[in-house]
Amino acid sequence: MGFKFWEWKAISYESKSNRFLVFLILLMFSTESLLFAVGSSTDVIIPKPQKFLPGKGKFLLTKQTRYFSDTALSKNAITYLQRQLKLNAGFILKGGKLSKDNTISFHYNPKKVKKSEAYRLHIGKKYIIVEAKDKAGFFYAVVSLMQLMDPVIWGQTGSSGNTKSWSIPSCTIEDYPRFKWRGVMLDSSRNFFSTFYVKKFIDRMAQHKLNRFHWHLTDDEGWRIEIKQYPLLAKIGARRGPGTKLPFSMYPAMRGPKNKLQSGYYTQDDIREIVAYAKARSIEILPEIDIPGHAKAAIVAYPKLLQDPKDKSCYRSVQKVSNNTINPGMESSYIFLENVISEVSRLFPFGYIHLGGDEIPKGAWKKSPAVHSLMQKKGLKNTREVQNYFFTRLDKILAKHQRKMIAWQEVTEGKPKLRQNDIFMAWKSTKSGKKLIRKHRNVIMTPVQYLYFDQQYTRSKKEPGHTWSTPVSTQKVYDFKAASSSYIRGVQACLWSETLLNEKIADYLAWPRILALSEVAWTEQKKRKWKDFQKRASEEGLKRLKIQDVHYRSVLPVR
Ligand code: TNX
Repeated sequence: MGFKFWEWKAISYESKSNRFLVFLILLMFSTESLLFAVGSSTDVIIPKPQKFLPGKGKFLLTKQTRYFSDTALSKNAITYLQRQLKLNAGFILKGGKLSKDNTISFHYNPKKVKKSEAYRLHIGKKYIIVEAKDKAGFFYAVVSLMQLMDPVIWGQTGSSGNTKSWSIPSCTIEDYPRFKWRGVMLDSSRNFFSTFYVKKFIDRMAQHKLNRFHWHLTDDEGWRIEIKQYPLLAKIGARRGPGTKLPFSMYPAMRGPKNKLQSGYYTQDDIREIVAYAKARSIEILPEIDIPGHAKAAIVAYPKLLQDPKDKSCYRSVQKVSNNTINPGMESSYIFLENVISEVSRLFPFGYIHLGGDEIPKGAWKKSPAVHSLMQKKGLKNTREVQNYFFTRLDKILAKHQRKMIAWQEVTEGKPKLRQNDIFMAWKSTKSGKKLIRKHRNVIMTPVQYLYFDQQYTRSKKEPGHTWSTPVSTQKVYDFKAASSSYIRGVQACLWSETLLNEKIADYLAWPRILALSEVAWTEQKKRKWKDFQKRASEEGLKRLKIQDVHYRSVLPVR
């Protein structure tokens, strides 16, 4: 197994160095166990790189170290490194000439690094070379570089800011992601999270090479995004509890105080700031406007636009919220939604918008004259066909705004005429995801049994989190095997927030499970081993989180 290293061209970097050659010859005749021993001292990176060749000696990063770059694509990466060094070393990494002495150099090299988001990182004793062909590649090289440094480098407050020299073990890494979509969803509706927390959340995702932040911005319990044309969405729809129009019986939050006002929304300025923050860390934000179900907050803000006044239907969602579904028989619903989509697409540059589509309650629309007349006019036979009509029409609206659709898997039921490039999130099971693949649909795997981080780690009254599905231990996350198919765009964890009463609980449920997710998303299946991950995660992985005051679960629970 060790000899695979010989097929690897990265060796060329220091081929002139005799010492390195001697080292390679030694390696060639060494046993696998020696190879492992050499590897293990530097085996600290999460997610595990695809190819890692340990070197000999160390690079010493000091105040005298300079960086050189021949491409603007490395700017975000350099800024990130500079920021962490300034905070934790107290000096600024300055630019300098291309030199083989005490320099970190960044090179645009699409010939050597062919895949998107890929990078090559060579750490020698005198210099470091980073090669990539895009911003993400450079950024991830720097993330790996920093993971090879003392975990103190990840500090966010500057309180330990005076480590003057940093030794980084020599090695060569050639790395690329397994999946293009490596996501985490945060639900800001059920419980609101400050922009400060959202940024921290995004930052920690980036530190583990995750690249899609799915932001669940609207639901029954709160509309969290300012829409200029509909100010009541924030004024009314973002407040619940005593004295508001959203006084749910089960909520403000499960197991939370029921007499407390819960409010909060993101202004358009907040959103622009967060989008830029994410972009600088190679993360795209997928906004979700959950419709037509899960829309109680919007409905109480604009009942006349979104509900048929003559509708006599009376229904409850699975979460027991009554009459929470936008009416698809009324033109005003489409005008409203198009206006919302138009503002959302101006705020979020990402090419996709998530339109929800999950859990439309049985009985919705049954007694709505507006829906009946739509059915007659369009020849729709049942609720499923009404749902399909609704999403086909919204897909066209998205197209008008140069956006593709992402939605929960329910939207594919029946025969909706949606664009081939749309993507569906399979949350019910891995099996249901595979079924979508057979229907030639693009899929992101988010199965509740493995990737719902709002579920308890283990079944216990002392553990926070939901209990409606199976517990999701860190090992279970790690064991998730996504089928291989070109229709699988990637994997994503979901952090729904009904039980996330505060940031500490959110952190606890997210970490260390996100560490495991990052490796599922990034590292080739055959290169992953639980025992090996467990060691890295419980040592360096948690240290990096601790230094950032993440309230993680300290024991990596196994099954
Ligand atoms: C199901 S999965 C939901 C959410 C809940 C979650 C709780 C999906 C698309 N819908 O509305 O928050 O379960 O685990």
